[in-house]
Amino acid sequence: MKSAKVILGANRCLQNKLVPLYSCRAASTAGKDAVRQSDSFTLNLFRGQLQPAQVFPYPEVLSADQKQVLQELVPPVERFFSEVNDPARNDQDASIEPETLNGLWDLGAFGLQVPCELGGLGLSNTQYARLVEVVGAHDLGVGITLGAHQSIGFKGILLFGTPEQKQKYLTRVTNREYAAFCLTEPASGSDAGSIKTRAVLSPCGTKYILNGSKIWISNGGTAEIMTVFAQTPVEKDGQTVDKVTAFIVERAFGGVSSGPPENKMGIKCSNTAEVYYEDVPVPIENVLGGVGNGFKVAMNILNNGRFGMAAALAGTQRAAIRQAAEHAAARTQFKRKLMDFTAIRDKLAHMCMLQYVTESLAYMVSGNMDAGCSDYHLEAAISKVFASDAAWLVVDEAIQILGGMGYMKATGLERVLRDLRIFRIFEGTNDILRLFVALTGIQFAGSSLKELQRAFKNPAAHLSLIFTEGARRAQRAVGLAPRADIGSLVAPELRGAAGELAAAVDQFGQAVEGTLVKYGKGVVEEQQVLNLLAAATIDIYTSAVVLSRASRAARLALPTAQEELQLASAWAREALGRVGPALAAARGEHDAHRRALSELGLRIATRGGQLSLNPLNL
Ligand code: MYA
Repeated sequence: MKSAKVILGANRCLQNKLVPLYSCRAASTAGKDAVRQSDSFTLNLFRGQLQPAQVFPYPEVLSADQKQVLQELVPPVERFFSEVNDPARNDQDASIEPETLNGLWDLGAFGLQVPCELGGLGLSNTQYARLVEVVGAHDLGVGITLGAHQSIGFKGILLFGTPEQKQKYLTRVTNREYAAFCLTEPASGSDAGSIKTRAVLSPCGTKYILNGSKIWISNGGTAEIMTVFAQTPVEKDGQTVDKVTAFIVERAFGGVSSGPPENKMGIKCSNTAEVYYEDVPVPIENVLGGVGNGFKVAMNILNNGRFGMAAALAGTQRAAIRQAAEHAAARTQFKRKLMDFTAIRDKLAHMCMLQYVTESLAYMVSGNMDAGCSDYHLEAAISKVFASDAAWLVVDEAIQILGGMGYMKATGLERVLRDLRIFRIFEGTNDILRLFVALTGIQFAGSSLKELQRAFKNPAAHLSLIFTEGARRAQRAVGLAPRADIGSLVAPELRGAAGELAAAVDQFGQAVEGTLVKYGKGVVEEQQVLNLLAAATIDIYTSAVVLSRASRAARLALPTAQEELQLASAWAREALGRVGPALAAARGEHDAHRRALSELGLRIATRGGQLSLNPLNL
């Protein structure tokens, strides 16, 4: 196993601000009429614009050398997980055997993206995705041990570390010292900005003194090196206010302790624990990313790692589908194979579609990141949300196809279902991420509307903006707006679907504008509407992604091209078919129904549960 490494050398509520969130590759600030621009497919949807740059063609980012590295690395990792690692035993023991962990360290699996000169394998995001997919197909518990270490534990050092920090710590986290990402606190889960852990500068000014506690920290009981987020006093406009700062904290600094491993539903073999900090002295040179910048550091670490979940869960789904397909082909009931029943075939086809979308998303996002795109946050969030929802459905259906056998521990699927449940909760719950997608997109659309409003206050100075935007709106109002033609970017078989995609983008832009006009800044409180917009966003983006991937398969005449075209076309049909009804609901078609549900929900919560008695009144 050692050889592989040698070969490689290698809310407080989401705030109500209609201001730009992120830096953009193509941001244009030239001229007073400039509206913020971005190459992000998803952000542009919110302005009703189909921006193909980050989706078409499907990214091809691996060099010949990088492909070669993967060809040499994937088989030993596959072998390791098939022959050495035992997921059932890990689950039963709620720990990973030391030989397995040692084997993973020997493989270089704990430092996949650390530069070679600092002890890692120097892999790109796309290469990382491929290996993580293998891990996800075999053991999600081990995957979390690996992921908590490198996807978030020391990722901040990789992204924001000074050369000295990188030299000092990356050499250690690739050499058998575990890392952890310590953000969540008892009173701060989704509301990450409200953490209470504090660090204050010591009188001598050479160190911070850190106090507080964190919960549910993956690798929290084993990590020697931690990225810890704490409030620090900073000067702002002549006043002292608290802002979050990120620190690199060593257990060896003293004052760091951990609780016992948590007893969890799944990913049992991964260590999850509370971590306590009591007067921990942290040298000032261990501030990561600048004093007061910790919230952004945390968000960017999470943004940067989310595609890994999609990659892992693409592997999980692939493995579950294989089990279900083998069973469907082998099992006879009513004198017929299960696969001869259309109900079973339909299930398998849907499972395959979900897996295809998940996998396409993972490599689309990793490919864009490798190509240097900086505006990928929404797409990364969508990949995490979609993958974790899809994996739940796929593994659940696999269990259903296996029937009683699927419910038995021996098949392994019940463990996988337990393991993957947390993926819809951690690294940003899917509920929070859907709101994040919708609100960030709306802010982007709002920024352009705001520009327009401003322009109308001084039309003489903003004529070009008024003419362009004014003409666009007028054309749209009479149904003459030119639609982006992406027919030439997709395989001939997918041109119909590409037309439907363009129409959906147009409809979506109008719905967003209508939402902004209807609710203004109050849109932030309209979570049902935001969820509908997020659902439509996900359906549109995933359709575009699979149309792009299948077109690539056709262009390259891959042996699976026909099936990919079928999967993509079937997905686009289903997903785009949902967009119209979702947007109609967002525009207010079912306002009374939504209000009624909201009132019911409140009554249920305030009255402590179900509102009706059972029919027997007993
Ligand atoms: S770790 C714990 C994960 N915790 C979370 O994810 C917390 C979720 N909460 C949030 O993300 C935020 O608090 C939300 C915003 C989104 C709710 N990118 O006023 P704001 C900027 C860039 O909206 P809030 C775990 O579970 C924003 O622009 N910037 O903030 C590990 C604004 O900037 P400015 C962002 O309302 C499990 C500022 O921040 C982002 O407080 C183990 C404030 O914004 C963003 N996303 O909340 C996993 N969001 O001031 C293992 C906001 O300039 C890994 N901002 O306007 C396994 C992986 C791989 C698997 C491998 C298997 C093999």
